[in-house]
Amino acid sequence: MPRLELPELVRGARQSGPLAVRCAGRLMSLVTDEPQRLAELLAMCREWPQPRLVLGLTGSPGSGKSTLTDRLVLEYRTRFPADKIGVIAVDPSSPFTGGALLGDRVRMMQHATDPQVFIRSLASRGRLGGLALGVKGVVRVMGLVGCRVVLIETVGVGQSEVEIAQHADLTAVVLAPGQGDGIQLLKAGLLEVGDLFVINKADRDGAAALQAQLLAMLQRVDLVRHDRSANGVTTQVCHDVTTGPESDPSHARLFLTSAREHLGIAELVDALEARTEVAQERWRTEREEQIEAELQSAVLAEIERRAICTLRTNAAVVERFDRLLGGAEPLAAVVDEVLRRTIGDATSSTK
Ligand SMILES: Nc1nc2c(ncn2[C@@H]2O[C@H](COP(=O)(O)OP(=O)(O)OP(=O)(O)O)[C@@H](O)[C@H]2O)c(=O)[nH]1
Ligand SMILES: [Mg+2]
Repeated sequence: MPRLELPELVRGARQSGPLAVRCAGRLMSLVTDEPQRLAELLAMCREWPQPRLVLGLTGSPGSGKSTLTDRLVLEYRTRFPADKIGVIAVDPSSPFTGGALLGDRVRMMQHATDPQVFIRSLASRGRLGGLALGVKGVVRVMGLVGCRVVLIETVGVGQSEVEIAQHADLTAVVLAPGQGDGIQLLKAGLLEVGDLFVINKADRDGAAALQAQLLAMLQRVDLVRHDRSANGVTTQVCHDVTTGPESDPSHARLFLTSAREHLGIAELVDALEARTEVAQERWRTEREEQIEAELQSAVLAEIERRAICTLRTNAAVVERFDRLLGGAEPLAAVVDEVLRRTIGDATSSTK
């Protein structure tokens, strides 16, 4: 594919067929390799379509996030055959993009040949901060090509699982019985980030006990439960009656599913669709504000980088800083000097 400039890539991605897929792929690489160019992209197409829902899936390792993601894709594709779906697998602990996520990709193989499903793996070389604009950029490109929903699955453990919530309109915390989840949850701060809780592997013993533990932690023992049984497995949806009527699926908060057996997935999507209907306008505004904040941070980080450079290398500044250390210079005067010299260096380098 010849090297195309941004406007051509954007136009191409809005078409359909193989060209659109290739252009979208190039745009996604661009926003992850050079996240600062997201601003250019946004300026070019202010009226881009956006996904109706960006759903984050996080939770304990091996709880079935990838399997559940796969089933959600299937459910959305079945319900809305004309619509596209995006999947982003984020591995904040891995220095590799692609290879480390092979396992997840294999599990998505049934969708790999579906031209309506866009799958992207991102790694952060150890810091999610560096991924922030990249993830947002990929979400935007997926919106551009017409993805109705974008699912973001985090791989790996630690703080990153919590941070992923910043990229999603809704965060689903996925748990499974037999992993000592209750304590893990509290440790990882997952309780706070969860908009929805999915206890997966309902086909296994211990799911009901985990649910009881979780309900106690959420202090929502007054949730109304709806049971459904199939193949000897009981799945369940719990409605938070403190926030709305029990008949309204947008208030469902806790789900018992078996991704392996395809159980409880339809109820989960019912709830996601109901919430989306109510909140999508607000989410759109919030996404704009987040991108603005993200770009502001990028600007400030660059200012800091340049100021540190001046502080360490500019002879006049170094001298004044030494005087500050010796108590002979007020701090404010050194700050002024750093700013002046940084700006001076910037102007001389642009001449
Ligand atoms: N019994 C049972 N097994 C399941 C279910 N869902 C997933 N599994 C199995 O659990 C294992 C882990 O599933 P994954 O989907 O890879 O879990 P994950 O949370 O994505 O794992 P990581 O990304 O490694 O944290 C696999 O062997 C799945 O087949 C379920 O509903 N019931
Ligand atoms: Mg996974």
